[in-house]
Amino acid sequence: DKPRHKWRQPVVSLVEIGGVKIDKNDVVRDDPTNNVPDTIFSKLGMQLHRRDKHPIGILKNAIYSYFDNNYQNKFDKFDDLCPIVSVKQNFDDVLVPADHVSRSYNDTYYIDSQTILRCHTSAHQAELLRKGHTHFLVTGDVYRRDSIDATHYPVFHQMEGVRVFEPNDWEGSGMDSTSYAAADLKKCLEGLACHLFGAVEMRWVDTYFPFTNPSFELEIYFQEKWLEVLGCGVTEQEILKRSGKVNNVAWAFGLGLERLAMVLFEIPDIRLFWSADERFTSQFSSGQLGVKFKSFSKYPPCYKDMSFWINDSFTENNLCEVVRGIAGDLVEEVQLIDNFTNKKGMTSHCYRIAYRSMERSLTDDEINDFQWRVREQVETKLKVVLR
Ligand code: FA5
Ligand code: MG
Repeated sequence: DKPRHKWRQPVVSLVEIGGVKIDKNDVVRDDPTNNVPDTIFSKLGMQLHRRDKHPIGILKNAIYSYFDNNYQNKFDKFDDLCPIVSVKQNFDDVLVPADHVSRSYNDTYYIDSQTILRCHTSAHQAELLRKGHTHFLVTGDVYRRDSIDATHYPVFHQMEGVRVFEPNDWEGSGMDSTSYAAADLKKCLEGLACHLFGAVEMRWVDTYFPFTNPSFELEIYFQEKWLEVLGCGVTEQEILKRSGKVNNVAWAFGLGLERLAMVLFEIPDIRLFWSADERFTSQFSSGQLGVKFKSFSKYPPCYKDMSFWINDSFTENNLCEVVRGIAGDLVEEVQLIDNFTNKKGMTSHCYRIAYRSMERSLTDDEINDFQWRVREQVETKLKVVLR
């Protein structure tokens, strides 16, 4: 029988987002076209980005002021668009190829075969362009099946920015339209980083997105590592063309708000954003960017290793979902520490699971109970063979 711990939040079965009522039974169903667990449903409608005293809300407002000050309020702002979108909006409209991994049930939360929890705010680019917006910011919660560590969480927040240029913007510059847009984009985002952080160590990395070309990522040095905080690039002409813009060029970016807030407020673990503990929430106030988070605890982690023979359908994301379904935010990291294939061609994985609460000491009984249920469920749900 399952212990009912008092820090587990009850799951409400009806939420309202942007005036739309969403019933849990329509989002979490036991059928093969659906892979949304309770833990994810319970995050719908939380809207951390619309809370002025929450680090994500404070950051959103600070980014808004940067754009207001530098562009005379030109950017239209959206922060209440429903996170339930169609496959077309999230993928097709931004030219994601039919066989791209991000479309898989392993990476994305599907409500049914045509409806998903958006995995990026780029899901709203095309419709806003079609409606005639040329400068806009879209902030919202996004959902991804992903690995577990201090900088990854299955629900996080992004801010999308799009700016469309007219021919006379670049014509006098001596640059072609693409170079002009790319240079303007980098200048805009470097200015934003400076507005938020002052001096910070950062670097541009070339990358690939289906919807931009060229494409870049910005990384910031944080906790002794390079942390990717945003993706961006010059919008593919095809996207502009479909919205009736044939003589234009545009740039777009998608900021990872948790990642930026971690750097800004020195928040060491992404799970903290979801903490209702007053020792966390009371440290932040509306409009205050200078606050550095003071850890109220460093409770020890507890590590548990688990080895099993994988099968063809095994994925790390599926394992992470099982562990989160059992331990919730008490799981800090799931890490592959050993991997080998024997003579018969069977592959064994050993995972190390770190359990740790930000708020209190965990008891041995609790952790053993988690680990016991994890072992049980990887066998029954993932059909792997424990060693
Ligand atoms: C995108 O989502 C693109 N849509 C961004 C973009 C927009 C590119 C417009 C070009 C034009 P990516 O998957 O890299 O890209 O995610 C963007 C940012 O979200 C990352 O840089 C990172 O800061 C953040 N992010 C990604 N996955 C997670 C996660 N699991 N937890 C927290 N933050 C994440
Ligand atoms: Mg990326």
